[in-house]
Amino acid sequence: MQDSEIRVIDVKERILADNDRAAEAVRSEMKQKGVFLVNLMASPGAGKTTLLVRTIQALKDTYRIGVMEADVDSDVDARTAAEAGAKVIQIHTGGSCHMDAEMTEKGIGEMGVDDVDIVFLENVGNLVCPAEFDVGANKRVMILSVPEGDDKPLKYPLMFRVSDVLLVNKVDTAPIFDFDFDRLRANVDRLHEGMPVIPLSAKTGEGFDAWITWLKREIEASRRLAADDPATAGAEQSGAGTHDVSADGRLNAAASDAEKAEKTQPVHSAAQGEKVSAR
Ligand SMILES: Nc1nc2c(ncn2[C@@H]2O[C@H](COP(=O)(O)OP(=O)(O)O)[C@@H](O)[C@H]2O)c(=O)[nH]1
Ligand SMILES: [Mg+2]
Repeated sequence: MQDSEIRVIDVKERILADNDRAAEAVRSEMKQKGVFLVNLMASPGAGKTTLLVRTIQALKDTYRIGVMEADVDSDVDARTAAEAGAKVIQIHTGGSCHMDAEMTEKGIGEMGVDDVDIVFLENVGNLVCPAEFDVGANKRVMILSVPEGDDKPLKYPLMFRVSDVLLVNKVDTAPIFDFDFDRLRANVDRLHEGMPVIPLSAKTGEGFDAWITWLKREIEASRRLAADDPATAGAEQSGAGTHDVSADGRLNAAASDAEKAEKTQPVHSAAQGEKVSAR
C-alpha cells in the first residue's frame, strides 16, 4: 500500500471541533434563557466545593443559583451544595476526566434552568482535560490553592490561558508554604497577561469580597449585553437590568419587591438524590 492511500484522520481535532459547536449551542441557549454559566476548574482538593458553598451563601439572596456537580463518582459535593441552598444536580462522567459541552447540555436539561439565574459547574478535578473542553460557559474560573505551588502555570499552561480569572485559594496557609505571589503573577502574565488574580481563603473568607465583586460585575455586564441585543432583549430574564452595580461592584437595591420575592422563593433541592449519568 502506498503512503498516499493511507487515510489519516485527526480524531482529537474532530472531537474538539464538535465540542466547540456544542459549546456555542449551550452558550446561545443560556443567553436566550438569561442564565449565567460558570465553569469552575481546579485540581482535586483545591477548594472548589468549599468556595462554592461560601459563594452560594454570598449570592443566594440576590440570585437563584443552580449547581452541577461533575464527578467520576459519588455525590458528596452535590449534597454539600444543596445544603448551602442551591438547586443541584449530580453528573457522573463515567470515568471521563472532564465535562464536555454535550454532557453540560444534558446536565442543564435534566436540572432545568428556567428557575435559576446562575449555574455553577464544578468540573472534574484536574488541571489538564477540563482546559481543553469549552462547555459553553460565560466565564471560566480557575482555582489554584497555595499548597499546590506557584509554579503550576509552567506545568499546566493551557488552563491558565483559557481561564478568565484565577482565584488563589487557601491564603490562610501561606505562612507554611513558600508560595511566592510575585512569581505566580509573573508566570501567569507570560501566558495570559493581565488576567485578574484574586488571593482568597474559602475557609476564613479573607479576600472573598473581591471575588464576589468580580463575579457580580460579570453577571450584570452579561445581562446588560443581553438586554441590548435584539435577539435576546425579550427573553425571560428575571431581574435582568434591574440591579445596578456600583463602581465597587456592590449591588444597588433597584429590584422591585416582586422581583425580590421571586428571587427568594425556596430553592429546589436535589439532596433527594437527583442524578444524571452523562454517558
Ligand atoms: N486551610 C484551608 N483549607 C481549605 C480552604 N478551602 C478548602 N479547604 C480545605 O481543602 C479540602 C478540600 O476542599 P474541597 O472544597 O473539598 O476541594 P475540591 O476537591 O476542589 O472540591 C477540605 O479539607 C477543605 O476544608 C481554604 O481556603 N483554606
Ligand atoms: Mg469538590
